[in-house]
Amino acid sequence: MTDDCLFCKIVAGEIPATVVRETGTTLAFRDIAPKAPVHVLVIPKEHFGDVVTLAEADGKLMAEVMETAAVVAEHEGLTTDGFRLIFNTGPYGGQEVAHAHAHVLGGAPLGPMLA
Ligand code: DGP
Repeated sequence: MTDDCLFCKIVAGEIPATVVRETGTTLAFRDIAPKAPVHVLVIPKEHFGDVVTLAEADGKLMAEVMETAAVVAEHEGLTTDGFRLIFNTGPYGGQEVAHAHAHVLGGAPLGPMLA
């Protein structure tokens, strides 16, 4: 837990979120400003600033985040038509919340990644 981290506060239950899946090590909840009909964020409960830090520190936890993202995609009905899985990383990547997180986006054609 990092005191000033928004997503750590969601893990701690200090900020409400619509949780769609929880495991011992990961949490999936709906994005507050969805960019697609389905927009879920998947995070490790433990704080890592970004996906690179997470992957370097704990490959098993990284895999658990990916597994939760895949299960969420399945449960949200996204696997037939496909979906997008994104880790925004750092300022050039548009990362706004400094707690590693995957975006699971789908439910409609999303178009090319970079327009
Ligand atoms: P990124 O730009 O990759 O760091 O994405 C951060 C996402 O977090 C962004 O899509 C909006 C979402 N977000 C920000 N604040 C909150 C919040 O308080 N609750 C939830 N559920 N999502 C949030």
